[in-house]
Amino acid sequence: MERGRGNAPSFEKTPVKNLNSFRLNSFQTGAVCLLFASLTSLASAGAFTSSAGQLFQDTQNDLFDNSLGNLDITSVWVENTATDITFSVTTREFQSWTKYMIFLETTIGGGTGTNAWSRPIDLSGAQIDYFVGSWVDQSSNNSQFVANNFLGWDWASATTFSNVQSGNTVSWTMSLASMNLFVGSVISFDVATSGGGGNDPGVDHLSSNVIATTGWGTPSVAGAFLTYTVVPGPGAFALLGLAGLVSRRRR
Ligand SMILES: [Ca+2]
Ligand SMILES: [Ca+2]
Repeated sequence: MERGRGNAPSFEKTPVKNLNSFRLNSFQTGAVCLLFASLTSLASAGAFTSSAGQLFQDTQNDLFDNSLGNLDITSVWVENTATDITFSVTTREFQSWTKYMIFLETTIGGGTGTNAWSRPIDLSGAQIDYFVGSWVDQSSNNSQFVANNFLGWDWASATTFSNVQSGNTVSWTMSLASMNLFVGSVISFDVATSGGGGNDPGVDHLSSNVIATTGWGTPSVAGAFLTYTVVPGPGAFALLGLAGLVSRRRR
């Protein structure tokens, strides 16, 4: 049922002769329009806040060793602005030796089932185009962004950037342009945590609610990748709200 529809009958019962008393003068009409425009603008801002990002939750204690709370992903928040996309990974605990990997499939077809760190990970059929590998035992230049092209992982063009750590949450921000993403682009992705050994698997995968590996020496298996759709940046919504305000003030 449409919101507010339940109020209609009582309004219809209002005697016609009384309607005159409800007519507003031009000043009141202007004030109401301004109030409505402001509320619409606020509503737009509120809608943006909730629609601009998306929370992906993972089961807790889904590791082969649940004492490794720093590897236990609890949630991942993804959001984008007009120019950038941010992935924020929260784990149950935090340790500076934790390694993080983000697997990104931005185009259908092409890509690879491997990862740029050559970790023993089965991506379950996903063909990824970009990879982020990161660590938190140094405060800057601690993240690598690598693209996959027809020759494989293009380390020659890889970039190094810095993550942002706050408590048990670590965030990475990349430009949309770096992955040829636009409003409406759909990204399939997964996030995994690991240790520093070159043959360490993904100990926890966001995509899987069950144990991803039975031990350090066993390849991990991802679940079905998650998806995120790039939304218009906050600037677009603010401009829409402003346009609405201007158009109403001109009446
Ligand atoms: Ca988990
Ligand atoms: Ca998991």
